[in-house]
Amino acid sequence: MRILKNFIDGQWTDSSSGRRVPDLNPADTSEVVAEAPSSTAAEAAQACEAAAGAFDGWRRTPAPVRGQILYRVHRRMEERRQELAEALTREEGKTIGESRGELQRAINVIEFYAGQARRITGETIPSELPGNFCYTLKQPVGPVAVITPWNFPVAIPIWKIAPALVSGNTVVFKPASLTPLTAALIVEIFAECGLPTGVLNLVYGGGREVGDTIVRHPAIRAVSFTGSNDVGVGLYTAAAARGIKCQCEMGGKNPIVILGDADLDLAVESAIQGAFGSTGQRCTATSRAVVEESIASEFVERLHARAASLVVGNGLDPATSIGPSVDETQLDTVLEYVGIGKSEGARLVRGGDRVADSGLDRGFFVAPAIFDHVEPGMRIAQEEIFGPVLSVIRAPDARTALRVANGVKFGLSASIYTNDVPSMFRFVDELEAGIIHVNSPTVGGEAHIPFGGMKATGVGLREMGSVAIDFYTELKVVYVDYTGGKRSGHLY
Ligand code: UN1
Repeated sequence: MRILKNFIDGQWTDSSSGRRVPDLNPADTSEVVAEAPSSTAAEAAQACEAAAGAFDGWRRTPAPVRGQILYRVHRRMEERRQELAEALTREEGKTIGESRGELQRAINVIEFYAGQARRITGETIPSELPGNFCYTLKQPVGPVAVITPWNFPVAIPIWKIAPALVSGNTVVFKPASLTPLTAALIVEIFAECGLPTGVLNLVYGGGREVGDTIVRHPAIRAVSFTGSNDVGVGLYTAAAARGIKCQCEMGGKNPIVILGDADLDLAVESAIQGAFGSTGQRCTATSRAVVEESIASEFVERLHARAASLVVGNGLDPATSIGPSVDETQLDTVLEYVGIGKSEGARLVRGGDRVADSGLDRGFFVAPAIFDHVEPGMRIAQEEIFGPVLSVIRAPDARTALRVANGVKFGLSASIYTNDVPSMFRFVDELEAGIIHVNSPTVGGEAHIPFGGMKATGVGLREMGSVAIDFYTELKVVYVDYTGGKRSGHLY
């Protein structure tokens, strides 16, 4: 069991609060993986001041030199990937295969932004004034807050911290309280790769004491958040009151739409992967299958059969296909929604019970649940559950399927399964989501490709890709008049 510390101004320090939060293994709560401090508001403020103090030196470090540090982090992450993957499975619960996948994603992200350090480019734009040279510069915004969730506790911090750092910002990082160990390992790697003191600071603690303090601290110039809508909207409000940049990546209720002509085996596989992969605990999870009535019974039958082969268990066991919910609250939420679905009149086809077979009774396991005959307005079809629960909604035709797919407040990802080209393009045009998949699952993303959603899912610029650099920089326009005092016009 590791006792974790904050990392402020280059020092690993205990919190003066004396309070510690245990980091339990959700597959077996008798294992305490680590303990992290519950820090005070004063400590959160110290981290912001450290980031402010380090900013000037870091912003003046040439971007390619900042990138060199990321290349070292890249090599170190490669070397420590197995240790990180195991820590991830131990504290979050996902299967070791999923953890390795998350590590690979994080490594790809670092590689991409290390390279981007040489590409933080502006534009030259012809002015309408004769003898004037006009160009743009991207400059860092300042110290930034990075507030991250427990479900991708390696990849999400990395895909915020890496672009923030190469852009020349300093960072105050507050990870989710449920996954403190991976946060420490990430920061440790950055620190050992030569990041100057104060450039990256880590503070553990609750949203109210630590998160709010950081976002309201006068030194902080931008906030990047991934997590629930309740928290995100609160942070966005606080950032708006201060007039600072904010990027929030929040909930999803992502549909897979399956039209009558679709390859059903492919669609079933995709629904299984999207709904139950990562135990359904990802904002891109498939939580609704909107299926044309003509093939719905066949689809549900095959889905049911495929789900029967899934193995719920400890993620460290290579035979496991679905790990536990992350904690008791999350498990209770899933069980509660299963109850809500039944009472709303949806038909539970399979799953939805707690799994407490031998050895699993000390974890938060639930059998993946499939509901059929779900009505679009039911709560299980509208609200984000964040667990392995899939609602099948039958639609008489493609037009209705599209309306149902869009009939939720969220808009992160959506899949359309069809081989009919006109239908495919119509759905691509009309689906209200930031990421559309044609004949592929709703989940996943890549380092160099923008990620994010519309409607209640997201505000602010997209993450990843080169657009993340736009979030972490200010755009400056420069005019250079070289007429030598003989200027012959003016700007309107
Ligand atoms: C993915 O689908 O692989 O919090 C990434 C989340 C998202 C990331 C999902 N921001 O689940």
